[in-house]
Amino acid sequence: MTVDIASTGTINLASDLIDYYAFTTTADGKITLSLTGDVTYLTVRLYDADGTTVLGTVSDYSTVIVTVDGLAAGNYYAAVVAYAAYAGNYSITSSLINAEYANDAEVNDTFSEALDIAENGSVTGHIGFRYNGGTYDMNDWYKVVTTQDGKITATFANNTGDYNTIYIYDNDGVTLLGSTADYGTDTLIVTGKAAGTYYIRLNYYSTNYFNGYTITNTVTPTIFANDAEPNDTYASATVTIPENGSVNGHIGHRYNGGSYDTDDWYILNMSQDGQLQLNLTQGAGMYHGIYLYDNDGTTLLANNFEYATVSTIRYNLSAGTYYAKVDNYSATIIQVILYNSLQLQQHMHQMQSQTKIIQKLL
Ligand SMILES: [Ca+2]
Ligand SMILES: [Ca+2]
Ligand SMILES: [Ca+2]
Ligand SMILES: [Ca+2]
Repeated sequence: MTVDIASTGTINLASDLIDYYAFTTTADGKITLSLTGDVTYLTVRLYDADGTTVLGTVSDYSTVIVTVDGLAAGNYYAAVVAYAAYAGNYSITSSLINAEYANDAEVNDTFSEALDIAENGSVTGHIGFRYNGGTYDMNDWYKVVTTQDGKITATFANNTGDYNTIYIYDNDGVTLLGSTADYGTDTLIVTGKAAGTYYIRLNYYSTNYFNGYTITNTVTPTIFANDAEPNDTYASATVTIPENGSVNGHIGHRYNGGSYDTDDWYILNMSQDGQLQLNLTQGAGMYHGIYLYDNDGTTLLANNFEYATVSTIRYNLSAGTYYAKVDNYSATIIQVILYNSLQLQQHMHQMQSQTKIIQKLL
C-alpha cells in the first residue's frame, strides 16, 4: 500500500485470517496505521522490514489506531489479523508525521565519516531513529575547521525536549575536549583553542530519545591580532618590537595534538644607552609574565608576572640587542617602551663640572 492512501479488504477467521500490506516511508518520523470497518473486533500490527519483528500491535473494536514513533525511513508491513469469529470489511491507511528539521546525510557515525560544518555555521539532522533491522542512529559527527584562536561554542537544540549529549574532540577524533548533556538544548564551551580541526559529536543517549536537532558552532576570537609562529625560542624570534612601539600576539593556546604555545620571543634593538621598560597588556582574567633577556637570549635582566597589565624595567643598559619573552596563557598584547635617559646623564656631568670649578675656586 502507499502511505496516506487507504487500502480496503476483508477478513474472516475461517479462510482469511491475516492480510499483510507492505509500504515504504521516505522520511524519519512517527508511523500511524488507522483502520476502520465493520469488523467487530480485530488486531492491527506494524512489522519491521523482515515481516516478523512486531513494532506495534493494537486490538480494538472496529476502529484501530497503531502509532509507533522514532522510526527511520524504510520498509514496513501492516497486518490486519482476525479475532475469533469476527469477520467483515475494513479500510486501512498508513501515514507518517515527519521528524522536525531536515535530515543529515548518513553514514556519519564515526569521526572519519564526519560531515562538514562551517566555522560559525549550523546544521540540522536527526538522531536516535530506529533503522530497519533494529539498529539505531546513535551518533552524528561533524567536522569544523577553525581559522582563529579562541573559544569554541557548540549548541544543540530540539523542540521535542529530548535528551542529547554533545561533545567536542581534538583533530584525532578521540581526545575529548569537553561534553555536556541536557533536555531540549545545551551549550558546550571550550576555551583557549588554537585555530585547527575539531570534531563535534551528537549522541542520542538512549533508545527512548529520538529527535530532530540543530547544531550551531561559534568561534569567539581571542582579543588582539595573532603573532607569527614559531617564535618559541630566542633563536627563532623574527619580529622586532620597535623602540617605543608595540606588537600583538596570542600565548597559551592549545594546538591540535595537545601541545601549547608557551613562549613568544621578540627582538629589541636599543639605539642608545638608557633604561628599557616592557609593558604587557592581556585579556581579562589572564596571568602572564614578561621577561627581558640580554643578547645571548639566556641572561635574564628583568621580569614580572601579573594579571591585567604587567611592567618590568631595567636601568643602565647599553645600546644593543636584547630579547623580550612573553610566558604562557591566553590572550596578550605586548607593548615595549624605551625610555631615553641620556639627558639625565648629561645633567649629572654638568653638575660634576661645576663641582670641580667650585673646588678650584676654593
Ligand atoms: Ca543522523
Ligand atoms: Ca549518524
Ligand atoms: Ca604566540
Ligand atoms: Ca610561540
